[in-house]
Amino acid sequence: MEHLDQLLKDAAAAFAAAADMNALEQAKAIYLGKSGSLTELLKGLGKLDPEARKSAGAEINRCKSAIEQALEARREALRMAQLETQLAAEALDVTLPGRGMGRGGLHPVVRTQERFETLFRSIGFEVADGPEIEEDWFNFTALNTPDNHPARSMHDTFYIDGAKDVLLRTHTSPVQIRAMQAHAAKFKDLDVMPELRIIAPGRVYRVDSDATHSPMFHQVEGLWVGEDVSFAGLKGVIVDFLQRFFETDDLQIRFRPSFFPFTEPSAEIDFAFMSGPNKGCWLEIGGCGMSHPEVLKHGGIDPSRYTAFAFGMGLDRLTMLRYGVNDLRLFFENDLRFLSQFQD
Ligand code: 2U9
Repeated sequence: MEHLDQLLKDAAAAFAAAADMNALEQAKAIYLGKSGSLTELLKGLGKLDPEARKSAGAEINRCKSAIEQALEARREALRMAQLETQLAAEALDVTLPGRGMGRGGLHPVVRTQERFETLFRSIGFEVADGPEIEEDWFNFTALNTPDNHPARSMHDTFYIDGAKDVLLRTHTSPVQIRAMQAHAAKFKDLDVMPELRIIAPGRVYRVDSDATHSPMFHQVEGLWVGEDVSFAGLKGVIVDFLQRFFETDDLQIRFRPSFFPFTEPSAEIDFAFMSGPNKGCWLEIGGCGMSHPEVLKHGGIDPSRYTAFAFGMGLDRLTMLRYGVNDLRLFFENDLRFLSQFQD
């Protein structure tokens, strides 16, 4: 019987030494498994005479129950330890302060676009919109841009794979063509078509990337079609816009003769602040001109009756000038430390 007491002590020690369930199951096999110590003892009972078998059997079974109890107790202890570890790992400190919901804001380029829209709406322009994935015809042909024009080369334009005549618009001019066509169709039965005054702001795409060029950038184009639309009117609109946009009359504005396929005559728009840190420094801000008769025809408008002026400006450029930012790429990196500086 001393032998059984020792067996029980050894088993209890082995169970206590088992650090996890796996080790415990291995220890169990040594004592209670198919060829474990106790099982062997029970097998040996057959060799004893009936009297001795009875008392030895009772002793062995008592020992077996005690080992099973020790095993179960250790199992429970390991389960509790595991649960405690898990609870500690997943602990939720409900007293921690919340993460806070930062107030969102508008991107500086969007703010410029909204400012542009407000200023032009105030002088009777509507805001027009169109697809960013365009047909070659609307982006180039309708704008009097011949087949061999450099703007059509693969270096400037993102073409859509497998679709010869589909591209990412390189300017918002196609919106103006679509708007002219819709306007002309709407008023085709009238003797005199009402004036069309629209601006088309939005994303445009060109194969270009450095500190002052991004493959995606923002542009606004404007168009005013009517019976008496003149270059003098164009100058008035642009000068008034720039003074209101930069909130100062202290500006010099210059219309420098240039060439665009879609306007004739054409000019580039330069301006210089007459005071402040950039005083006297001429900056190019956009282009403009009288819409080419071919372009009006493609828009369904009779160039012998109506004239139009058009202009285009870079929204990113205007934003850089208004806020004094010198690297265009900052606008597209989505760094909140940069972007949050532009909120009220
Ligand atoms: C129609 C007729 C004429 C729009 C024009 C420019 C000159 C121009 C640039 C300014 C900065 C593009 O984003 S930018 O690089 N734009 O120089 N745009 S005239 O002429 C039009 C447009 C549509 C129907």
